[in-house]
Amino acid sequence: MIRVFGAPPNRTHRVLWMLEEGGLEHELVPLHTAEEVAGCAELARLNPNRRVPTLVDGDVVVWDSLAINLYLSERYRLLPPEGTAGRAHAVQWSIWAQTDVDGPMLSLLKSRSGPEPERDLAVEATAETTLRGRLAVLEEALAGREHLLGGGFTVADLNVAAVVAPVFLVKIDLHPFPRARGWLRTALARPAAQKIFALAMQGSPAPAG
Ligand SMILES: N[C@@H](CCC(=O)N[C@@H](CS)C(=O)NCC(=O)O)C(=O)O
Repeated sequence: MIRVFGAPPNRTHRVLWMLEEGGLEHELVPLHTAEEVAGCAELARLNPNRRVPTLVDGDVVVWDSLAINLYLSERYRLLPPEGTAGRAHAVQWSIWAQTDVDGPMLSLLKSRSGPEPERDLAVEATAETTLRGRLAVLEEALAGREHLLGGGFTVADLNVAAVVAPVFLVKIDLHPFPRARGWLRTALARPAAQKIFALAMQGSPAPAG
């Protein structure tokens, strides 16, 4: 049985979305707060970073949400990219999402969803400018294609969409990026995404299975 350490709405929902796409049975070890993560001895043994999500599948342990999804894609033939180039491009887009989008998105989310007096407008302005640049990259990549790798919806789309999804919460105007907006809406309208994001918004742990 696959085990996942973590709990939505932390980055665990990215992995739960992938598991849901494949209807893969799993057990969630719910760790919500930084204190719960830091205090979990089993997690510390599995992941020296002591971070969630962390996945255990038999004797395989994988950490980092998007790496976990790439593993699940290959292991269970879930939303697979085609061929060597497709696999490389799925890794490329996943690294891009993690390094180029995740940081500014979280900064903006933290500041805009926090109490008004604690908002840092300078940080927000920088993060928003950066994110607009990233959205322009997506817009260009989606010219003439509905999905990032050119065929159907793959793990590359899921990984990038899962990281970009909070763009609706941070209230960036997406009208200058119509292709990226349409692509993201389509990704988030998938039944698996709808189910997991609804749970993440409630802050409830997802059920196993
Ligand atoms: N790049 C990692 C980031 C993992 C991460 O920072 N997880 C946070 C929760 S969203 C965490 O475990 N924080 C606890 C800590 O750092 O002490 C991923 O995508 O899985």
